[in-house]
Amino acid sequence: MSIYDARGFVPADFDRDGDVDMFVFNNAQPAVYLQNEFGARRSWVAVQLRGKSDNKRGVGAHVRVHTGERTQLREIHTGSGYLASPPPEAHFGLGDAKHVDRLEVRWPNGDVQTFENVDANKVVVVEQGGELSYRALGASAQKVQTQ
Ligand SMILES: [Ca+2]
Repeated sequence: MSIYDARGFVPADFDRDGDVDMFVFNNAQPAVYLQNEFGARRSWVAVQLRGKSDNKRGVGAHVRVHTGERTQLREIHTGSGYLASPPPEAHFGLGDAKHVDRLEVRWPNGDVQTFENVDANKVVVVEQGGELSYRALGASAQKVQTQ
């Protein structure tokens, strides 16, 4: 087992299989890629935002997903340590849920959008003031639901 002097990390689904992997950036040592081999055996959803203003990725927005009795919150942010930044995407584990009961986006300007019965195991793209669409991992977006 090696000991590293870590300075930054990026949790993200790098291999686009639905689970969160991790890159760790170390001081004067190689970066370490930790690939999650769990393989998304449980449900998940990843939310990407498309803002109307200069904030095209929705940095600072809060994304809530409600599944049954459970509510989870993520903030779209950048930066997670020295020279490290995650993709502007909110990733949620959903356990055994087959869908998200309610997805809420609170944009930095105070706008709020809510969508119901959102499919699990997909990348969801929300346009500010517009539609929700689904994007298969590695595919272009398909609009399948409107607000
Ligand atoms: Ca992954």
